[in-house]
Amino acid sequence: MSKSYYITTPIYYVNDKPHIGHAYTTLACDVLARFKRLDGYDVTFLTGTDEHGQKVEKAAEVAGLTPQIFTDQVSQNFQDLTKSMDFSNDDFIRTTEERHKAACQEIWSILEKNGHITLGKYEGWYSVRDEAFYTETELVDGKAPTGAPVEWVEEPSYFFNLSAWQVKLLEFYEQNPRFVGPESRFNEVKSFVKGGLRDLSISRASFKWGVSVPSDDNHVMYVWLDALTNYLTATGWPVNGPAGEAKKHSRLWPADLHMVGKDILRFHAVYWPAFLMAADLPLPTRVYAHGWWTNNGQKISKSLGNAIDPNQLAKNYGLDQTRYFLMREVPFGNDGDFSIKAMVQRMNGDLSNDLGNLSQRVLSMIFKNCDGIMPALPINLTNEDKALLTSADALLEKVRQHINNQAFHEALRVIWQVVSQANRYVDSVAPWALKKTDPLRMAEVLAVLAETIRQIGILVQPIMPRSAAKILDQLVVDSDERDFSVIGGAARLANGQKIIKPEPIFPRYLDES
Ligand code: ME8
Repeated sequence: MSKSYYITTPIYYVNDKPHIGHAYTTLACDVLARFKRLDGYDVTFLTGTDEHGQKVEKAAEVAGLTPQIFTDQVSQNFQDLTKSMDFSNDDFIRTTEERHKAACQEIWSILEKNGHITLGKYEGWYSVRDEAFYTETELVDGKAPTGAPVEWVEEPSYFFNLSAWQVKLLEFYEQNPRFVGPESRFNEVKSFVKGGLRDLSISRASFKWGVSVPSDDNHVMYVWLDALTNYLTATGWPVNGPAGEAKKHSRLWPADLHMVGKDILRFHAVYWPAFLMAADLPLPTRVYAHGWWTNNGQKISKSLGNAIDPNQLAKNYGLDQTRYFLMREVPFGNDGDFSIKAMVQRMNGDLSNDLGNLSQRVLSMIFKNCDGIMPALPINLTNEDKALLTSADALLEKVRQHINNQAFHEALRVIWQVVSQANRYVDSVAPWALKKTDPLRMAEVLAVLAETIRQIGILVQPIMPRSAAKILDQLVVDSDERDFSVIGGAARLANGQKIIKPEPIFPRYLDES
């Protein structure tokens, strides 16, 4: 049985349609999920929608719909996005599902039974936009530190004894130096916890749109306790609940990676591990917080109304082009300002000129000059041949390391180093000139290049599944010979098979404006 890998995205609020920021997080998880599948793992990739709480209730009110009808509609937009962006999620969870309510009530009951919940009164600031509580001292000019408006709340509330978990959390961080990435963000989490933790209000009594507290239906559970529990629900937990599945749960839990944006790291790296420790459940292996896409320097957000529609981008510029740009342009973990100009430069430079041209030139020459029959690799490789194939063979290990560190941009950078090396090789051995002087050598050179392109084609599948499939189809690579067990020199491209006339895979984008 292959090793299991369980990866999750945040579950998105259904207060409005999805934008490029949501697509970005889910894309990063999709790339990881696809990579791990090709690398022999039994992957479970979860995404979904966060449908309870005041923010969603208010959005439904504005839309003039009941919360359930409203969430059904908006959740559908997020489900549609998974299809239109080629996301390969194995499950899509909605927090309004029965299986999830059961999990929420179970975790509450365990926390209560273990003595970590007490009834009190919450008096303080609350931001509906952030669905977060703030103290007076945290406010900046009367607003949340995120810039969101706050309102004064005074109501009975159940509290979780978060303050009691400070030392245990710090010990856990110490023992698990890879728990949070990037490291700079981990340091922020540690200093936050070192600064002392206050008990956390985990129920609301002034509205109804949420999961009822099991022992007191005057309260609904705080939307973040509800939302975080989704990661457990999807594993078949509680195993004696309506969707319970002991085997699945023990295979998946603890999760290997929770991917989140930096805005919600505290919930995942402080509150969630504290809830899990208090419920005697194992903690996830890693939480990675990536940066924000901004539009003219301002965070792209539903609430701010400066959204960029991922479907529109894919429609205008191509889906794989959009996927490639988002993963390549900005070092993963950093913020980046979105620009169409930068996107077109990447598409035309890296995709059309570098990879597209390489594969088009090589395959066209094979088609024209080798009677469309894939040539064989030389028995005796020249130093130039060896240099190129050695670089191609070394790629998987380098890419794997970068992917395991969520450094997608680095993984692509090292792949494109080999693309450039292959282009330099074409220019230096000039197969078109060999056509007349040494046709045998020309065929060998084209075979070395085709083998290099095969390896690149296999490696870019997680980022650009459709284009990679076209490259591999053009090279006549069997569909069951496209995983990582057949690269790195473990196998070579078959020769003797007939190829069809190659079509360009990455057309140049011509700006008509
Ligand atoms: O926070 N750039 O949901 P949410 C990059 N329901 N990523 C962005 C982004 C941007 N401009 N804007 C949003 C919630 N994101 C909770 C999560 S999880 C148990 C509950 C991405 O709809 C990023 O991943 O506000 C961010 O963390 C997430 O969307 C927030 O989505």
